[in-house]
Amino acid sequence: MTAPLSTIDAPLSDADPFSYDILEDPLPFQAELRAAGPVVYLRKYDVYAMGRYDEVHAALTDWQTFQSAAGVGLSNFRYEKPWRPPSLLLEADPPHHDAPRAVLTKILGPREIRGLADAWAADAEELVEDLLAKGTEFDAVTDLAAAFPLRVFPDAVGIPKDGREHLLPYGDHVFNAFGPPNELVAKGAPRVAELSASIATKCARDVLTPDGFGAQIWAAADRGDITEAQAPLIIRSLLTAGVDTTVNGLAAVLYAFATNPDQWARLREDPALSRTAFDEAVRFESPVQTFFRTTARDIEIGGTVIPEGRKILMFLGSANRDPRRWENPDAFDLSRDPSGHVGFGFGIHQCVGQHVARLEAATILNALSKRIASIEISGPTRRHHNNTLRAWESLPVRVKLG
Ligand code: OVV
Repeated sequence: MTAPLSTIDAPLSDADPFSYDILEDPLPFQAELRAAGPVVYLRKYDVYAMGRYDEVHAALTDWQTFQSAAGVGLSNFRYEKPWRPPSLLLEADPPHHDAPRAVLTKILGPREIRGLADAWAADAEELVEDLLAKGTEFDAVTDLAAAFPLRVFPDAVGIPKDGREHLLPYGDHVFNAFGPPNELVAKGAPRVAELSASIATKCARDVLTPDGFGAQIWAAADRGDITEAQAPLIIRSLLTAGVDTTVNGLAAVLYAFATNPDQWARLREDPALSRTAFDEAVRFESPVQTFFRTTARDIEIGGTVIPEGRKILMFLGSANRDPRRWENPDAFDLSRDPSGHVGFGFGIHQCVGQHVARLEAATILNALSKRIASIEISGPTRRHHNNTLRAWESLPVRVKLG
């Protein structure tokens, strides 16, 4: 149902941000959104939207006004039954959010995960050597960006080997399901029951290896930090949010380097830049493009009053390209300080897995920069469309060794 227009004082837009053309290249639409004002009303979905950095950042840090418990997709859980049991992290507000978040923040903390680094470095080097042994042309998405997280992350969680092929399709569907019920969601629907059941079996205590993230979450339940009912759902969050995101984050940084050879040369001169490079790629590409919030009270933003209980779409990708905040935002530039980008969100929900993602990225970039002098795109690139993710299907590349 669409609200009568007389009650809406925001600039109106008839665009569909989840349409084929905008998913293929969201940047022109995002520029229009930022130009139209701090808040825009999207008629097609009867929701508000924000595309400028300051307002997106402010909303992300004000969880009291911009709640998550009514869902961070288009669907408003106040009126619609969620398609799966809501995430205890993503789709929760304080106080319910706090215990699961505290447990996961500790398990995925920068010091706590340091023990993974050496084994991952060896895995990355082996993956790169095996790939280069086959030739200097490959697909940076399937052969690297997907292959590396799938090689290290499921083992780090401690799930069984069988059924790992369900991780990417399940994540793809979850991220589509935050959007409107369009053809991308319909495409995933036939497998939802099968994929959900497969993911659920991986969250049980007895299938997990003894010292992975999964077992550590069960240990937190044993200590009473979370309940036994919460443990499997928190593990589900790792399996949902930890794979497609890192795959597309790695694809983003590889694409950025393939199209900015001067920046690759800089990385090779100073390998310590690998972490900056990854965050700059997350800013530049914003693998997670959007999330919704729901207003918990009437709130005025830039002269527009958004009534209580309404959905508002935050364009993380647009905020990360806002020229009001970033100098030369459309450049992938290792000399900028990308910190403050909202590609991992901000505030109490900011990506709890970001240190794991950064470690994966730094590890694979280090392995590549040791062996590869230059990377170029060697054929037609193909985007993968998803209602939430800025994703890649294929990135054919040619590398020179040296
Ligand atoms: C950040 C994110 C994305 C998708 C799913 C979840 C979290 C989850 O907690 O299930």
